Amino acid sequence: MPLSFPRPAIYILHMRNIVILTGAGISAESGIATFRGPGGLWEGHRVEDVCTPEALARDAALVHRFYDLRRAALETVVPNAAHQALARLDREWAGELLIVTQNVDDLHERAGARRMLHMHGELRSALCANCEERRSWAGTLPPGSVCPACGAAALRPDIVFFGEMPYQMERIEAALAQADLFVSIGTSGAVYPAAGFVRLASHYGAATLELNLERSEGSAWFEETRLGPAGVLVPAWVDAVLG
Ligand code: BV8
Repeated sequence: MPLSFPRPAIYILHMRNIVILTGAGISAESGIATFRGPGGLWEGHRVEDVCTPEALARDAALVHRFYDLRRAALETVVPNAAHQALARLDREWAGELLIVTQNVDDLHERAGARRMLHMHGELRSALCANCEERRSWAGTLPPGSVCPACGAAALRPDIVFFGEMPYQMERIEAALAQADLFVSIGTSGAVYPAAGFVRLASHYGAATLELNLERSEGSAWFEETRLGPAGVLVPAWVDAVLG
């Protein structure tokens, strides 16, 4: 099935560098709640109460518990067909590939993806607010946990809160500048700077494709939008790309 871009097929044949942005929607079929929408993660909490530096200063126990519960829930979920398909693309794609996930779960890695980064942090990591050392973390992370590197009782969830700078922005922007194709999967396009990547990619001449359950806030910026569950759309798209 040829990739149905409004671009000449010859362009697709010479497509080498791909950047893929994923959001909570790619993990939905694994049983991880998305943020916005019925039963969403934010539904039980106001974002301001759990995902800002002010919330952490005001009620550290609530914020640490919010992430402890999500970290523990990782034991109960597994990667779905969409994660598996992207891991296959990572293994078999001869050109450049970068999976930029907004997700803090570890399902891309557990599916086998390697050329990837977490721009909003990771549940299975702890950050020292004193020395900024980051380390793998599996269990609960109570407020006041001591940093093994500097000894300060300053470990916090390694999560990029609203108002904090997302990780590896220079690497992301460099990849977007070289991209022939930008694909967005399972994100509402509600949070910046990730929501602006499609415009940056377009500006640099990349083809743009959105795979989502419903139209996102940024749909108008994509050359093509395909609607449906990621577990169906992503394997079909990877099959087409790998020919
Ligand atoms: C920053 C933490 C600068 C981890 C999160 C420009 C304009 C306007 C505002 C701003 C701007 N620049 C900055 C801002 C402020 C802010 C922002 O964007 N606010 C929004 C609300 C307007 N951005 C920031 O603060 C960012 N920081 O810009 O810093 C700076 C500069 C200098 C110095 C210092 C700082 C930081 C943003 C990161 C915040 N942290 N989370 C966690 O708790 O998990 S954001 C949170 O929302 C998630 O991490 C997630 O990444 C993000 C987006 O959510 P989605 O992944 O899209 O999930 P959502 O539920 O919304 O949507 C799911 C989608 O999937 C839906 O479309 C649905 O239809 C679809 N779907 C569902 N099921 C399926 C499916 N699709 C396919 N298949 C399915 N089965």
